[in-house]
Amino acid sequence: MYGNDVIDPNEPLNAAETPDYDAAAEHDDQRDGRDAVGDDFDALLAADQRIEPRDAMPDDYRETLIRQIAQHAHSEIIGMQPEGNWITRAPSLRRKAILIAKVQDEAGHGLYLYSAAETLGIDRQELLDRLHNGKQKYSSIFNYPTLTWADCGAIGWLVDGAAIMNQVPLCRCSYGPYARAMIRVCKEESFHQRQGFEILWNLMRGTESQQAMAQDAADRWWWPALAMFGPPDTGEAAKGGHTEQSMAWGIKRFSNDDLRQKFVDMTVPQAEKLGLTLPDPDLRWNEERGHWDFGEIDWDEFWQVLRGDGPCNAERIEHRRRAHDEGAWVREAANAYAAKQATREREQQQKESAA
Ligand code: BYC
Repeated sequence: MYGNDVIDPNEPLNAAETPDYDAAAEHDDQRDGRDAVGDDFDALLAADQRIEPRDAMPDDYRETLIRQIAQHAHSEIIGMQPEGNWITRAPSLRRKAILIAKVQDEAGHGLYLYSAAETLGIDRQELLDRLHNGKQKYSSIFNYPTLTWADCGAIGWLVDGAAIMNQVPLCRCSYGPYARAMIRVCKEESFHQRQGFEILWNLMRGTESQQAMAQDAADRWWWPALAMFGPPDTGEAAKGGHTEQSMAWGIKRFSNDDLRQKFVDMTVPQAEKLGLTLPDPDLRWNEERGHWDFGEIDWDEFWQVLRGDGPCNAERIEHRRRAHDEGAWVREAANAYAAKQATREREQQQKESAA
């Protein structure tokens, strides 16, 4: 649990601080006693055991994981840009240090996830090519601009909060390397979410214009954060979706709408604590359902962003391609060093076996 000085550290502020996370993190891996289960894919799934890279798996399962894990990895590294935009302008040294650490964490998450995808037999360079040429997606949320400092607060609170709600069940994903990466990622995201909450908390206790800045950021990020969970479970949009199959395979544990509802239920009371008004006139507690009702998401806008026509799509990809090109010398140097080390080790082994 990460404390901070503005809210009770024992009060869960995101899904990684709830018993759901503890239960997922303590998943009982019984593959050592696998005689009882065997190596059969369906039997492993039925016994809630993890599929590991060495196991046989259906091609479609492998492809679905590559698609989702790659999209997730791309989201982490593209997701560095909106907040990275504020590193030089963070309002204090303390804020700058925290923001640098947070953005670095996102890079680290990208690396764990590319490594997890590589265990499925695909090369990292190939995945990056697919990102750069638009064949693979990244999360819609990162195509929105960060106009003020308060956006860094709104991203931490809402975007990381939504990401954690989606990722805690992924700690129980049937594919071992992805599930294990998520256990660590969620804990780190939990710190991110608290720091975002704290930014907004302080702004809301500041001057009138600081309060207005925080409210404006919440107004702009609320709906895109809800859309992040993906298209609805029913209606036309659900027809081409992957949820049913992914749930049958134990990749997804909840549908998009179920996670969205959990996020709304957790976040509305936090907005009240902050003193922010969420920009939805239809938001009201439904006693019968035991959930918050909320208004209709603009799905046309969501699909438009996915097609590449969001406010920042072109800028994000252009920046990413440039960063990749400018980093070519680092990759070349790392490869040359690895090759030199391998040659040395080989020569050493030859010497030892000749002796
Ligand atoms: N954006 O059938 P569905 C972070 C696509 S970063 C774009 O529900 P699925 C952070 C979907 O791909 C964490 N596309 O699909 C970093 C599919 O299209 P394709 C980001 C979306 O895969 C920096 C189509 O819509 N988290 O925390 O079963 C700073 C139909 O959807 C989106 C993850 O990546 C979207 N929002 O479920 C701060 C979570 N939603 O592929 C924070 C991992 C849907 O057929 N991913 N689509 O062309 C998942 O959990 C799942 O992939 C999704 C979608 C729930 C997102």
